Amino acid sequence: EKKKMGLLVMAYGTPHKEEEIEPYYTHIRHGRKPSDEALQDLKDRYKAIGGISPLAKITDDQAEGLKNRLNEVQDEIEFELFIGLKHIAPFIEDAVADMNKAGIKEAVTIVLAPHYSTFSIKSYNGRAKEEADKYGISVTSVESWYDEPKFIHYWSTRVKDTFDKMAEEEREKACLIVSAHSLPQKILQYGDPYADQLHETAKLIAEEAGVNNYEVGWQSEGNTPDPWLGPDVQDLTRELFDKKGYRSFVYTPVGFVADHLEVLYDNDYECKVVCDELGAKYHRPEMPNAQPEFIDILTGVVLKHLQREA
Ligand code: FEC
Repeated sequence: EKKKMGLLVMAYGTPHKEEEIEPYYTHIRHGRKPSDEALQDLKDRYKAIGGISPLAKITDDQAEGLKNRLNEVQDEIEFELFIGLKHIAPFIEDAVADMNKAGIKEAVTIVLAPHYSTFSIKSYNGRAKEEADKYGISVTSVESWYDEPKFIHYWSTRVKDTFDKMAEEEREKACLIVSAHSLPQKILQYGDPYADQLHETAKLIAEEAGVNNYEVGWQSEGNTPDPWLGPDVQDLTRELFDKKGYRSFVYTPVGFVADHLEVLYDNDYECKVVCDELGAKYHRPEMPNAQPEFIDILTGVVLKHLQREA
């Protein structure tokens, strides 16, 4: 008899259609409605990537793939999948309520983002735990997997491939830019590990790929008056072009795991515009999405976590 365990996979969430953009944006802004301009600006960005984001389907595929693989590689636990989103239904709380209805008593949770921050992972895990406590479901949560060797390997092989394909003279003037979503700088005052974790991911990827020219940058920062973690990837690109003479840029937004607005727009459009303007080359190796290699990485992360907790 296999033990039954809930597998709560949490992710950011994305609007499924244009009408959902406003409530989604309002939720991201902690209940404050965006101005008409800000809303239109966001709608325009979704339009620019084809109307809606591919993220919803990718999240489902990643979660389903993880559940299937987990059930394939071991035979002590039967994992039952629940998907909980941060900013749109099914919300994290909905997923936990569903677990309760399904009679789940024990669950493991994982967020589809590698780096821990009080603003991101802590808030996902906190919401899951708070709701689970109401039902007496015991949960254990993966906190981060930014240095998981197979995850580093995923990116280092993509980076190495990209550099290998360059002609020698392009390679000499090429720079790897490793990035994650920016967060307000005030997180650092509370000893948040987010920035250090990104630096560690970057170092490990560069080392394994054998790339000496690499920099860490931040992207997609919010529209608020407080200072955000920098340098922003676009400013960084200009600075590296001017000051270090780089003429080719390889962007790896490793704080994300899927093709979505922040990558398809903020990298593939905004960073590309900067590169075009400068006359530099733009490269952006493929995101993990639901590739079997990535599903395998997540599977290992969950199993290792459960072994450590046992
Ligand atoms: O629909 C899509 O394809 C894109 C989904 C999406 C992902 C994502 C990931 C992260 N965010 C993080 C933090 C913030 C903070 C603010 C913020 C704002 C937005 C807006 C949209 C949006 N985020 Fe997001 N983010 C995605 C989408 N994010 C849309 C609102 C418009 C804009 O500013 O561009 C600022 C909130 C505020 O105003 O106070 C902070 C972090 C991640 C990566 C970790 C994770 O996936 O949870 C951190 C995907």
